[in-house]
Amino acid sequence: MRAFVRCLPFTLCLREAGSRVVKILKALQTLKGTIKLIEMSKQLLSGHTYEELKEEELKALDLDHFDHGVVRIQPEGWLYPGTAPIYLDRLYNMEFRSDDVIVKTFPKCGTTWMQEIVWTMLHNPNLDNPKGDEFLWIRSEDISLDMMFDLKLLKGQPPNYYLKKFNEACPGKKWEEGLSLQLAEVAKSPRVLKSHFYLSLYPDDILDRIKVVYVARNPKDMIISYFYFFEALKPFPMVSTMEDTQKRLMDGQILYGQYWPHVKQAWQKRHHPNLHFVFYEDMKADIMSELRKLNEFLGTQLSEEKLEAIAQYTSFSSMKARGEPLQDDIFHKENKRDVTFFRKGKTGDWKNHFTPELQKKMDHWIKENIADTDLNLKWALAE
Ligand code: PPS
Repeated sequence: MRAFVRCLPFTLCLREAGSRVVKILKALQTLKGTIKLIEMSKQLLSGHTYEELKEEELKALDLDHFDHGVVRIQPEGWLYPGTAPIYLDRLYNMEFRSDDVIVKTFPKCGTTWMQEIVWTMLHNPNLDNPKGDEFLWIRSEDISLDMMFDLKLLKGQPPNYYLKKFNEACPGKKWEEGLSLQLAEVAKSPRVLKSHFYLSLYPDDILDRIKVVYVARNPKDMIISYFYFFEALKPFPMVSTMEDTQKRLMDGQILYGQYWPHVKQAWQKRHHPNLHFVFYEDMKADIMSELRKLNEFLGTQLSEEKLEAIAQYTSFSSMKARGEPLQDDIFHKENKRDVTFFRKGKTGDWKNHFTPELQKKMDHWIKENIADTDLNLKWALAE
């Protein structure tokens, strides 16, 4: 007993130490649980997961230009700005309207051209709607744009024309909670929305709910356009050299992800009555024929005469003459080259930009990627 009493402080001490260890273990367990929870929550409603790119990767890929970094959407590995997961989940739950039309493309494939065509066919068939004079990108919302407002070059503020429109259309609301998405919520029907997001990032039944016009373009011309566009971002060009950019496209290491899955996801659905698949090259070759098909798809029933007028109104030269969407404060003016959004609007510009070695690689890459499909892109090859 005496011995026990003598040992009591030691025993108490041991007990106390033991309970502390238990507490620490419990805390660790909770921490592990929390970490696990955080890891688990890196899952999108579409079922995709995502991970943040490390500092070195961002630098190596010329992508260290976003306040919240860049994420890789898995399993495919698509690269998007770090805030994309928030907007992707918002988009997944978006209330679409049955008369919505989404113009969907991989970037630089002819989105703006198609947006203007569809908007004009639906809202301005007589070319007398005063709204038609408004800047296209604010009368036809880009529901994949919000993530781009995280660009460091914007210093936490979207361009003025977007803010102005937002404050007018959404009084009392905060643009930080999704500028384009909120603008889309109040937009007049039928909405003509733009999106660069993959079809698989939307709910599975999206095509049963709305119409999608998908535009594909020769990836060789697309990457030239992409290079010039991102090179113009001042002072943070998200591309280094043309050659690097071409290689990164083939490696699937450019912002917005990989070209082929984007096109193939839409191509696979091309027989769905609510998906209309178009090639930029076909639009260039015979715009009237493409407008007639669109007329049917959209149910607009416009006369041949009206379609002719729309073809003219949406031609490259007309759209360019109506105004450049690039803002002086964002895009280089001092780099001496004529940096414009409506750059050339042609097919085959790649012939002026690829080394013979890269041309060969690109052709191989195209052949490899269309081998398991009935996508006929013979016209995209050099030979
Ligand atoms: S974006 O930023 O991803 O929305 O760009 P996007 O609109 O998809 O593509 C830009 C390229 O499309 C050309 N463009 C046109 N081509 C023909 N006719 C018309 N009306 C037209 N409007 C835009 C634009 O010039 C870009 O291509 P490049 O090769 O750079 O000229």
